[in-house]
Amino acid sequence: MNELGITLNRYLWQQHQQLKQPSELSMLFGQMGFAAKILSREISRAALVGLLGLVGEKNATGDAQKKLDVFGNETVIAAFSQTGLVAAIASEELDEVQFIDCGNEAQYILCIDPLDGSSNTDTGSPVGTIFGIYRRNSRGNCATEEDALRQGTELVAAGYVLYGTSTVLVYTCGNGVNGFTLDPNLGEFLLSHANIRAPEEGKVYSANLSYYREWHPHTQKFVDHLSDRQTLRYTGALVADVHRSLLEGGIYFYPPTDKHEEGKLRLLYECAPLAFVVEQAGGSASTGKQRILDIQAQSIHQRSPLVIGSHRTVALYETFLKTGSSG
Ligand code: P6P
Repeated sequence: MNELGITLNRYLWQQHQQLKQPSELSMLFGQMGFAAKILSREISRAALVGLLGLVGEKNATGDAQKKLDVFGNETVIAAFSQTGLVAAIASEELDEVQFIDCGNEAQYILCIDPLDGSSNTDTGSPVGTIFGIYRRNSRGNCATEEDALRQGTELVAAGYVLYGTSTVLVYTCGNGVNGFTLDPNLGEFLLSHANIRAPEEGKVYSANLSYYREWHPHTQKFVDHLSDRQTLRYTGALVADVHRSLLEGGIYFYPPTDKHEEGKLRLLYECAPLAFVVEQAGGSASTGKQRILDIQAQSIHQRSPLVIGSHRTVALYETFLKTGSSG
């Protein structure tokens, strides 16, 4: 009989058996897959059910909030709250940490960007979900905000979902990186990208060059050097640009700008989870000066500069930023 394909649930069970991965993580990833199926369905038919466009107020970090941002946030909170395993959730769409469960089983903290790149939703362009999972540190009955203010090296799991020409869930528990593609007719995520390894360097760089004049002069020299050798691709969705860099090699960077002197992207639920995934695949992620995973979060919506992707190209970015040349 032909191989039927390996479902996400079967793979999670195999990892539990072979790598002694906690069964709770298998449940949490299963729920991420459940939420991703719902989001994939609603994103693909948003124009037909009135889910496009903006809602009135801005979100916690001052960004305009799309209807799908709100829907995505509600969906992931509901999916993870069902497990009884999540004590608290830090979300881009919530001002504060949302405390979910004080039960003995609730030992996990979820940091999530429910809908990354939501400015793309009304034009059918790619969007994503980014998530990171920590174990609680606090000892009391219920979690505290400090349980969410963590250093990326403490992540026990992380991943993303790309809603593009296909829906792909990519995750790591610290034992490599694997990708699963949703078969919408089966309603199953099937293993499609086993043991992803990021090429040492690529042929594509990804950045919003409209901010070129605002960047550090050494970053401008890096771009000048790279643009003679590589092609620019920029989708407006971090997940899509990082996924391409992971599979084909390349680099994504979002340096400090006049408007965002600390960088635009958020440490807890964008930079750190993606850094964990990319490092597990042999790539790198830094601010240009410091490893992303070494940064201790001081606030829930803390921002950070980000350069992420192929190890050699990230190192070249860091050398240029330090010296103004390729070294
Ligand atoms: P800009 C989306 O808002 C996001 O957080 C990332 O997904 C994306 O790469 C970036 O911001 C786009 O920002 O300033 O280029 O529009």
